[in-house]
Amino acid sequence: MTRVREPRIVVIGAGVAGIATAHALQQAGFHDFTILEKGSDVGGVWYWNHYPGLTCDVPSQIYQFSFAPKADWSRIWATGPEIQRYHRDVVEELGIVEQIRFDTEVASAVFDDDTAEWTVATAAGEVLVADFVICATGILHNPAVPDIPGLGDFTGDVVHTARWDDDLVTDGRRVAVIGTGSTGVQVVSALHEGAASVTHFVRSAQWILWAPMWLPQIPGVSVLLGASRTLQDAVYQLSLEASGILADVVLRQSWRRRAVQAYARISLRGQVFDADERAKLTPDYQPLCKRQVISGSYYRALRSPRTELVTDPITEITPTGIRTADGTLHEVDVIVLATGFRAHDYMRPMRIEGRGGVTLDDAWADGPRAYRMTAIPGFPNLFTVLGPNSPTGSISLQYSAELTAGYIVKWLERFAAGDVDTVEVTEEATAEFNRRVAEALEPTVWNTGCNSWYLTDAGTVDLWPFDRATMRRMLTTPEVGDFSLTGPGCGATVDVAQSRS
Ligand code: N01
Repeated sequence: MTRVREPRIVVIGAGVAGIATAHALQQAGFHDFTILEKGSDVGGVWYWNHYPGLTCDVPSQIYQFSFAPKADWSRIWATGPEIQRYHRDVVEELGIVEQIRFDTEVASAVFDDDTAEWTVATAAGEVLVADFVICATGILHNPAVPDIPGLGDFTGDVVHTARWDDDLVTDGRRVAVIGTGSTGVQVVSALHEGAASVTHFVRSAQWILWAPMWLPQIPGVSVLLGASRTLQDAVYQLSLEASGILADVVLRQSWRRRAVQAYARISLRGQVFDADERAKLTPDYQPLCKRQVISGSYYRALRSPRTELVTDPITEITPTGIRTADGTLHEVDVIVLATGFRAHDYMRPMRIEGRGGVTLDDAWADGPRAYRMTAIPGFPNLFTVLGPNSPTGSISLQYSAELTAGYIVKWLERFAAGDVDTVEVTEEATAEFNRRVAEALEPTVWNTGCNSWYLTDAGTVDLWPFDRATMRRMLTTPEVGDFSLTGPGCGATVDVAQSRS
């Protein structure tokens, strides 16, 4: 397609999704883009999270961009700081640092029906005008702070893991950790050696798969991979293929799912020998129902005489400690909130106003809802990367982000060719996609009766219930009939969806 104009693009967020988007734009020859990033560096969750023990529980050879394979990961499961450095290295290599504005929080994005432009305003009052807005704002961004009576009265230190204070001293102090997701398990494992005591408050037990997370990358692998990009690409592809097993076990009932679930039970029985403690640590739901926790050190940490497991519900926090339902006051110096995120607060708290002044808050009054993770009816020329229904529990997020960014680029090309001025997914296509999602979620393990951050307030599972091949099919070539388009190539304001029906 011959290009007659250059789209002005604002990307919000410089984490995994934002970097994947920038790379896709660059590859397609779109250079008029600005990335607005609230933090002071790239990396998204890897920038915001720097609590002790932070380790990625996805192997590094797959937890990376396809376009920027790293040969010399120091460990099979890399640490948070190494992953954060990787993201910095990638943006430097891509040469896009100049296009990222750090410490720039977006306050609002408003679509003008007459000019078909987006006006993006930052919290500092700066205004940018764009033809397209791409929200790469992440899923696990807004920390969930529990509403426990008395939390504000505690006289010691309180820290949420997603906003860790690097000056906080935990060594030699009595530390309470609330929460037993992937984060709580990692923090307890990391803090118990230096702290005077660690009391772990567990509301719902988790299944924890044992894995040797400390293993270095096999010697020689870095050298081999570093010597051949072809080999690196092959290893990446193989890892992607192999990771299909994860989608397979969570999406449908099979002997493979039962085998993984059996391994979860063995991981518990093989490491926790005290029957009472094991009973406390045995969840009342199926393994894999929540986001699976993986750790090779947590049960060992619990065996330490300095670590205490508390499963009695918390009733209040007093100035000196945490009281549980049995009346015990657990006196501590530090409270660590490993209580997770408001995972469905995509793009919040910014104000997003689409066609006819509809706000995202109104459009999503019943919960987040999009078409194929990326388009929202009522919001022309706005896309999300790793938006609602993203596969946080089954498929590589880098892969999903790259695929989605490539899909968005297809629409940008039509805009650049002067063919399309605005593109907006129809309500009908979005409803149909969500109907298919609901149907496909039925046999998934996420739907087997547990409370997890995958669930929205409405009780629906906000995940991708299809396999990778389906994702590829859905996000390779846009189905024009699912969109309302305006522009010269479509007649004055031809609604393609309507014109087909
Ligand atoms: O958060 P979570 P997370 N009183 O929501 C408990 C990713 N991640 O930060 O289950 C007492 O899983 C809550 O209890 P319950 C990964 O995708 C990845 O640990 O609601 N407890 C739960 O135990 C992960 O899934 C890596 O009963 C309260 C915990 O807090 C996601 O981040 C590493 C409570 C929250 O668990 C989120 O994990 C770390 C209360 N009032 C994280 N409120 C990698 O390695 C909440 N809880 C890639």
